[in-house]
Amino acid sequence: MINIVLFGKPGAGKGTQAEFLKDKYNLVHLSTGDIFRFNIKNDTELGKLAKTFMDKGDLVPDEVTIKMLQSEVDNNPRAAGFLFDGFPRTIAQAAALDAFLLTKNQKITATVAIEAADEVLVKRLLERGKTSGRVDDQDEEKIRNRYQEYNEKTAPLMDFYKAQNNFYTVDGIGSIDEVTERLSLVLDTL
Ligand code: B4P
Repeated sequence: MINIVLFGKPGAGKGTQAEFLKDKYNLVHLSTGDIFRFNIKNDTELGKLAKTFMDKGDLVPDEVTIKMLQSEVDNNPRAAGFLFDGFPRTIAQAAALDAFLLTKNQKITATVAIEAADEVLVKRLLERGKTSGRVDDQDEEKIRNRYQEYNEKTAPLMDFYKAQNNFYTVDGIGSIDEVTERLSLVLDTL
């Protein structure tokens, strides 16, 4: 069983690449962003709560996110492995994920970061905002806030995973196919 964390700044291409990797490696794809957006669309209590944070570009509180992720893992008992996309985003989430997987005699096999410069990514998100309807993609100030959240709360995770000797990076600039190819080169070694 392999469990992969896809890591990267907002817009780095985690969701885009996960669509290809999940089929290629037979992994269950869990995107916390997608799960929140599904709940917002269906106007659930979780969705209403998440929306107040996401629309501003803030992270949703850890206790809500961790509980939600754990229940998604539990809903897939036959999974051959998981592709975590957009989770963990804080040290508390990463520690909770490790502890939770340990109760199932499992662990994170590798964390793979997709790297790209902020200026390229801001342009990508503003471009997506023209058609996606995503409030958090439409306003440069909110996008900048997402990068601030990333720098403060998510970037420290790189050292957390480097200390576990399972951290890899790939260049996220290039065509979607080129980035998939780079990620595959890493996953094929695991
Ligand atoms: P997410 O849904 O995780 O989204 P993301 O960071 O915007 O994007 P991703 O990296 O997946 O980019 P994508 O492939 O879509 O998070 C949204 C919000 O949800 C967060 O801000 C937070 O509020 C909340 N949230 C989610 N998880 C949370 C957690 N664990 N804890 C707390 N809060 C959480 O690509 C972006 C764009 O680039 C697309 O338009 C794509 O087409 C384009 N693109 C991709 N690859 C490209 C390439 N190689 N070249 C050119 N364009 C490319």
